[in-house]
Amino acid sequence: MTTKELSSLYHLPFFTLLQKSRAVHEAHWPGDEIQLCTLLSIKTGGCSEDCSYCAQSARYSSGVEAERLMPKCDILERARAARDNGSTRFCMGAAWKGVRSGTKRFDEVLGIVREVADLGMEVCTTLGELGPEEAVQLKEAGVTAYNHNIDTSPEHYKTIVTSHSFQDRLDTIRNVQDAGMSLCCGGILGLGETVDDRLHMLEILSNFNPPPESVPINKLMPMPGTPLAGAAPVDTFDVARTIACARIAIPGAKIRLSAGRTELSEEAQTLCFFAGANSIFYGDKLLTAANPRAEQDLALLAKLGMRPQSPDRSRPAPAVAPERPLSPQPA
Ligand code: SAM
Ligand code: DTB
Ligand code: SF4
Repeated sequence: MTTKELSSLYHLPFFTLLQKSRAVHEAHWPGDEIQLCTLLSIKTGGCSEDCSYCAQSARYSSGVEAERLMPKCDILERARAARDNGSTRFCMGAAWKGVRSGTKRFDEVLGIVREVADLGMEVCTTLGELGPEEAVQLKEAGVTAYNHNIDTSPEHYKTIVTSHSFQDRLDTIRNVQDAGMSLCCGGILGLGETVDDRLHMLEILSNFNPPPESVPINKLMPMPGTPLAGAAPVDTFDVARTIACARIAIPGAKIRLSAGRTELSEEAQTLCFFAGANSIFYGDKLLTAANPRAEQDLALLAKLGMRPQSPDRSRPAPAVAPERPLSPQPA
């Protein structure tokens, strides 16, 4: 879809837009299902890049300390716990510019991926830039989806990041898709962008071939010490309108209401689910920032009569039945 077409949708009366996005949602997805993804930062902080929203950049005094790659046994413990708590996707993030084939740290990551893949969840990684070779190796090790966001429009990207380019992001995305991994690609709202920047981002996402399998929509969590620490919060109705446009533009993608849910009331999150979001990060922590407590999320889903989505059929089923009752699990 073009930015112009998306703009006509975005500016419709709110209920008209939501009626349209809901109809698209119901034609493509069960209306009462939500994907639960667990996120783990396997390598935190100390990143060379200057993304002005990110607490993990070494260039800002955000209070996040640089850590080493987590040991494999600790990662596996967290992955098992995520599976036992009903997550069907486990996403491992690393604060790196990128990874290179043949290096010790990439070999370590491949070993971790192989063992996490054996647990039966969908395995997602987000490790920064990938060349064609690295992408193939990750796919062969068992990565099902790779997260690499374009974050905003190409025009606005230059004002947010200078240490790599929008084209660098597109090159990695091409390598991910050529290697046969699903693409998880979305962006952030609240970087000082215009509505047209958001819609241009959606136009680009909708034109990927194939379109992304999932689209994270993050609401900026202003991080102390970063250039965007004082950014104005995005209005909830703008978040919902953007999600509705994403649902219409990329009907087959899971739209993930990602960072920033701690600043959205239960009612605001419900509005976003109605508009077309059908996935969340589940668990008390994102990478460095807070997320709603798992018990709180399960209680909200129970109130709404929603249930966790089954994993991708092309992957083995998780050990925990997706129909399990929506109640907090004992620790
Ligand atoms: N280093 C890798 C990369 O840049 O792709 C992976 C990790 S990076 C933290 C993943 C994504 O998290 C970013 O592209 C951005 O969309 C999101 N993100 C990071 N910090 C955020 C913040 N403060 N608020 C909202 N989203 C954020
Ligand atoms: C995505 O789009 N959002 C997640 C995931 N992909 C890796 C990360 C959110 C990070 C929020 C800020 C933090 O925890 O530092
Ligand atoms: Fe590094 Fe990714 Fe953060 Fe940018 S968003 S500073 S690449 S961890």
